[in-house]
Amino acid sequence: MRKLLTLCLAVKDGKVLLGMKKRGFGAGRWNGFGGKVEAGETIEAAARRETEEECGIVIAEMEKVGIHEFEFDAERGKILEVHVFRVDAWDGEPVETEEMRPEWFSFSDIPYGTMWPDDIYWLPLFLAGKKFRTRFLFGAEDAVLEKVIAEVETI
Ligand code: 6OG
Repeated sequence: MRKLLTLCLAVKDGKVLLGMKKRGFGAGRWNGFGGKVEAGETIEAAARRETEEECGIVIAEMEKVGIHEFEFDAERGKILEVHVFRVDAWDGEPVETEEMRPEWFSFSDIPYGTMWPDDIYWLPLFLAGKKFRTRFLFGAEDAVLEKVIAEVETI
């Protein structure tokens, strides 16, 4: 079984916009904005909808830069396919919502210690303007058991 999700990271002037997830899956961690793609919805539309719902900005320009496949040892066979977008232009200012508290982080000051443990392996590629495909297998306490990180030319 495969579940489609989105993850959107806005960048501006050497900073990236992350949100502290306040509830649900990944609560207590900084992450980009995004969520599940709904039935009948395109991946891009889901990325726009979730980003607006979670931090109030309306995406004007974005580019798909990566695809992750996440699997948990406790739930083998269920793959989270996460499509990652770099957001280059938007309308509005980020605001705190019930789900996320947004904050800008310098590329040189990313809070990897309070992020999903996969992020340290691919976010540097993202910040360097690369495209990537990854696979991660997570074990107890979300430890990374296996990983494949490939830089690609096109997504
Ligand atoms: P909701 O369940 O809130 O969407 N996501 C992950 N992000 C990272 N960096 N690592 C992971 O490792 C992730 N698993 C899921 C996708 C969940 C949001 O969290 C992202 C979505 O943006 C396992 O609707």
